[in-house]
Amino acid sequence: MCGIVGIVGKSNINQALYDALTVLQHRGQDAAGMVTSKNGRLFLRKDNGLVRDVFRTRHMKELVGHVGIGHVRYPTAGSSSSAEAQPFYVNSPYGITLAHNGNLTNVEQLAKEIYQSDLRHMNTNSDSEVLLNVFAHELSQRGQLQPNEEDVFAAVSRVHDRCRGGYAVVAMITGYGVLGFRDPNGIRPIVFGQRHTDDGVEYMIASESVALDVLGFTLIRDLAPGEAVYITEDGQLHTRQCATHPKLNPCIFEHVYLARPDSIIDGVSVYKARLRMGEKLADKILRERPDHDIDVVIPIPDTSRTSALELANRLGVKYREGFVKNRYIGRTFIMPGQAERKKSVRQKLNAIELEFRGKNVMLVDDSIVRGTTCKQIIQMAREAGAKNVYFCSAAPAVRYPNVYGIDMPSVHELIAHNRSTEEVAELIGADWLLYQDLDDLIDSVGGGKIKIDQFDCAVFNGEYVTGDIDEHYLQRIENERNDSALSQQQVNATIDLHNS
Ligand code: PIN
Repeated sequence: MCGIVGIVGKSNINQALYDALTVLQHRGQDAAGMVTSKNGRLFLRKDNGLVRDVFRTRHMKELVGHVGIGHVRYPTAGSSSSAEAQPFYVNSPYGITLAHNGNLTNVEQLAKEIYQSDLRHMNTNSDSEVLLNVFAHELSQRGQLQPNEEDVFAAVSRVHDRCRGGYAVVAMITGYGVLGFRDPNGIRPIVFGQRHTDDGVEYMIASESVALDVLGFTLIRDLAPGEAVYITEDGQLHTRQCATHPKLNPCIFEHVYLARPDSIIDGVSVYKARLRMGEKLADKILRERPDHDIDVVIPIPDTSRTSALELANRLGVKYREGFVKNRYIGRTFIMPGQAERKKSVRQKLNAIELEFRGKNVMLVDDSIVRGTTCKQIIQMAREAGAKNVYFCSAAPAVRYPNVYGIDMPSVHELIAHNRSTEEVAELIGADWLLYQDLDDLIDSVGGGKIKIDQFDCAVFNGEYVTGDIDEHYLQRIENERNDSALSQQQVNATIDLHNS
């Protein structure tokens, strides 16, 4: 998972890009990058680290121009070097830079074509570089000295023909404009909006609407699946459907925990979806244990708060903040000769004992992935004196890998893979474990006014909406994830704040 942004402004937009990236920082804390353009020159800065660490004053001074794109990266298997920070750049044609969120599932095939037929060089294993080269090749095939929107949209159509998977993309064609497009299944989110200034209208494309909100842009709409938006440097906005059979199959996990609650994706408020997840969980509790003895509902901060609040309301049980999160957790310094040292959950979360002592507590989390942190949290609740510790997950059991850009561990690390709810409950040490039913999750997200064809729910049901995922592919990503898990252990210990 990553965050992307593109802006066509009326004056220098480096600060706006920076601010938008900080708003999207929850989508990736591993690396950040930004490219701007002025008078046909582009200025690029990217590196590993948080937005606030990657961009110093000296970099910002050089990032001049009124158009640009930016990216924050979430670490994915095999893409942690700074060479793979985005945006990527190719000089021909025109000088194109590109950043994306998602994952291509036919990347091996494409890489071969790029080398053997398109005669282009790739310097990394990143599928963003693959996407960029496919787009650049298709745009150059148009043979224009100066590309117009027809050329740009024709190249996007060819990208859709050649690329498989989930992708939301921003690209800048130096000296011409900024482009955004979304895969034909609309798996990953992307929106665009505008703001009025004294000098005219400015446009922004972003992963989530919250980036528009915070910067004073109003949402125009989500890009439709397969659609592209192209804004020329002088502020002309063009949109075009570039796919032949688009269908809206957005990733439901965005609503579970990837997106910020104050975002609206495909017309659905993430916050409201999470409230409804809480209601559905409460209804399930009342169905399964009408005479439950829950004394208090306690969220595991932060994402689950919204669902936990509504769950408690619906049950008529107290909602209490029993865990406090350290917002300023520091780095883990690896000293020479020191073995791997992981930050324990204990350093990130602390229990307020008086909310636990002698009580039957219902802990709520957004999801259970590896089950490692929730096991420790349940242990903390017991140490704080809880009588019984119940646990519920606002999402169904995560049992299958994600192939559209969410970094999930190897299948064997997923605690619910090939296990029943009872078995998971025992492993994490819960007296009672309750998962959201998939139909209820779908109703929570799609149950509003907006009609969505079908969600990508593959991590829960193993059904991949692109229809091209076979055993061979799954085995390949399994090997990659295993390898990367191993090398990760050998190299160092990282703090995975998002998995805490
Ligand atoms: C919470 C994100 N959420 C917490 C991510 C833990 C699974 N984990 C998925 C729960 S927040 S585990 O957004 O950072 O607040 O199952 O792997 O132990």
